[in-house]
Amino acid sequence: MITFTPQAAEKLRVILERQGKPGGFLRLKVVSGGCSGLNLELDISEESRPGDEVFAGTINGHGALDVRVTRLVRDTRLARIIHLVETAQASRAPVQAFVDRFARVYTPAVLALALVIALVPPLAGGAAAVWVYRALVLLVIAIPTIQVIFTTQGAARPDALQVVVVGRQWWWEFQYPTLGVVTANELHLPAGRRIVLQLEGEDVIHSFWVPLLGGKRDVVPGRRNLLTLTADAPGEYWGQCAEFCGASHANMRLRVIVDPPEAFEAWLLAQRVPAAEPTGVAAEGKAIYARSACVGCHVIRGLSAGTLGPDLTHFGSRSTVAAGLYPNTVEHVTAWLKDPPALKPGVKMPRLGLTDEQARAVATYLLSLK
Ligand code: HEC
Ligand SMILES: [Cu+2]
Repeated sequence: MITFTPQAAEKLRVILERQGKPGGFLRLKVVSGGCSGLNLELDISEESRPGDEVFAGTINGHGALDVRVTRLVRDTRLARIIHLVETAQASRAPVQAFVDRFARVYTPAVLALALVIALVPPLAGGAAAVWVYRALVLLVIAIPTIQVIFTTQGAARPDALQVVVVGRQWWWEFQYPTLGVVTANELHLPAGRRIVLQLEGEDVIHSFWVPLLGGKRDVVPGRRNLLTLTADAPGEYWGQCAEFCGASHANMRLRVIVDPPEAFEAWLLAQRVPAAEPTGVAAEGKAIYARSACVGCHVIRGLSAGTLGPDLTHFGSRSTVAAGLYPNTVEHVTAWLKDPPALKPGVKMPRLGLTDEQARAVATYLLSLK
């Protein structure tokens, strides 16, 4: 039994009516008694459905509620997923150490075995041609296949271009430490040059996977995995996080743009210089950006130094927004700024209460950052 103050009851009625779900949405089963002025302005979580046990609101100021605990936080779906991932991470480390040790002894061991196969049976009277042939079969099968796995994981060569790839819920950061460039979700690479990707995780395990460029490798927090590759043909290659990493795992896409060497140099040059100073609506957008919470989470070089979200210094040069989900147009960016969780479930960027006009101005500004 729960009693509402008259004001709270009226508010509740209005809200439910506005949602067109009179009575269907709020289920206060967890509350077994009491009276409260509920603050019903609070959002009900994105995931709640009619019939779910949700408690919308807080006790504000007056009243008291008897609450029955029906589920512990650690039993929620999200907590269980996090637990699974943590367990997986913990058990991966020893496995990886074993694989590293194995890699070191593998080739010498196979060579030695081949030598034994080729030499010992003939000494004992076997037909030499047959046994040498068998040893060759062993070498051909065992070395190239396994070797490929280890060489793509091998240490960086000095002439290779290094890119640090950081997987985060739910987007990718690309840092070019030797070139002084940072970008997100769209990785530019020069064709024909050897590339070493250093894969690093920030939160949970992700997996970097660009099928047409080969290789799929886990991105594990606390560990640096390497993936070496050379992309020969210029073009666009789509990729996708390939390890379940939470609510928007399927929305964690990326694109690799392989440029001819001159185009890559041109791209680099543009990324290194500051974007042109905005004018008109874009200048208004810049002012709104500069005084909003955005600065706490995003880098725009020379303007803000937040670290939680993608670097936006040259956001306008990218062709997609939200990790490859939507085309990078004023419409999509405006919608994104108004309500990120509506476009990407679970996203770590909150709603910031921008008006349509403000969101559009900021979007215009961000897109001007070519
Ligand atoms: C609490 C931190 C936080 C705040 C505050 C925040 N953002 Fe974000 N933002 C993020 C994160 C995290 C992402 C990555 C979301 C994803 O793709 O999963 C993001 C993504 C974006 C993107 C898309 C980038 C891309 O390349 O896809 C834009 C544009 C953006 N934010 C602009 C803004 C603006 C403008 C503001 C202020 C009005 C703002 N953000 C406030 C954390 C934040
Ligand atoms: Cu992921």
